[in-house]
Amino acid sequence: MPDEKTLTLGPVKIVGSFLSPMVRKALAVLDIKKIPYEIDPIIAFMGSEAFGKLSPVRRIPVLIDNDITVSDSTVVCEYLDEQYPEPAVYPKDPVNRARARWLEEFSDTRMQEVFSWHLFNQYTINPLMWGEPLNEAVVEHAKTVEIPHILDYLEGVLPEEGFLFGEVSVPDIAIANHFRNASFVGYKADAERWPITASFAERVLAIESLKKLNPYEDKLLETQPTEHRKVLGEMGVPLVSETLGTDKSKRGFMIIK
Ligand SMILES: N[C@@H](CCC(=O)N[C@@H](CS)C(=O)NCC(=O)O)C(=O)O
Repeated sequence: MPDEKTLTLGPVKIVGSFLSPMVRKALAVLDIKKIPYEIDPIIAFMGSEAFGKLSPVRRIPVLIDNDITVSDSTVVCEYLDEQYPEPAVYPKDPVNRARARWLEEFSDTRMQEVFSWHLFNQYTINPLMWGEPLNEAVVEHAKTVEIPHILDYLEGVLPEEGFLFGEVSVPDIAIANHFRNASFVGYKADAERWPITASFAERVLAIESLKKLNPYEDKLLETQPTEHRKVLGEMGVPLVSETLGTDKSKRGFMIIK
């Protein structure tokens, strides 16, 4: 187990895999703000006992910056924006700030539940970690009922051009990241039915701070989780010296059905 000094000294550290939309949210913010970081690219379900101590909900991302260790991508991004204010990644005025918070929350809760648990995890985590076959009914319901309901809502609130609040901000990234994970398992929003949402997702996913992560995501998708750290190291990713990952899988506490 790494001692606390190893974890807290040096550049910002992020615990969590490039395959997580929540981790990529934090990584994009670090990149936009040009904050160097090291990463421990673990899947939450393969965290050690030490990981459980750092992240009592056993979720990623976790951020460690000198004296502070926090979980939850929103808390991480808000901390980064306050500690390293330029360039800002949230709008400043109270009305837009509230809208930004709501859209980020919508993405982190409802979109996460449907896109991650009912879609992406069905094809990836469930068979790989738990040996569970894909649940066709869950996936079908996600594709035909839950996702369309989400996209109908987004179609009315997303901008036809540009980003939500001028410069790219956290809710743009949070929302678009779910479409990237959906693409990993072959789902793409129908651009005829949801033209605004489909083009928004494409536009946000094309920003440099997200696009530069694509090669790592693509590589991880074809690599066994136990080899993730090794292949990323070979690709030149700055890794933390000691991992909080293990070879064993363990279910999280906060199960979303
Ligand atoms: N609200 C949290 C959600 C984090 C989350 O659900 N992360 C996933 C990976 S994308 C995870 O750690 N799942 C493991 C679990 O829920 O047990 C955040 O925004 O960070």
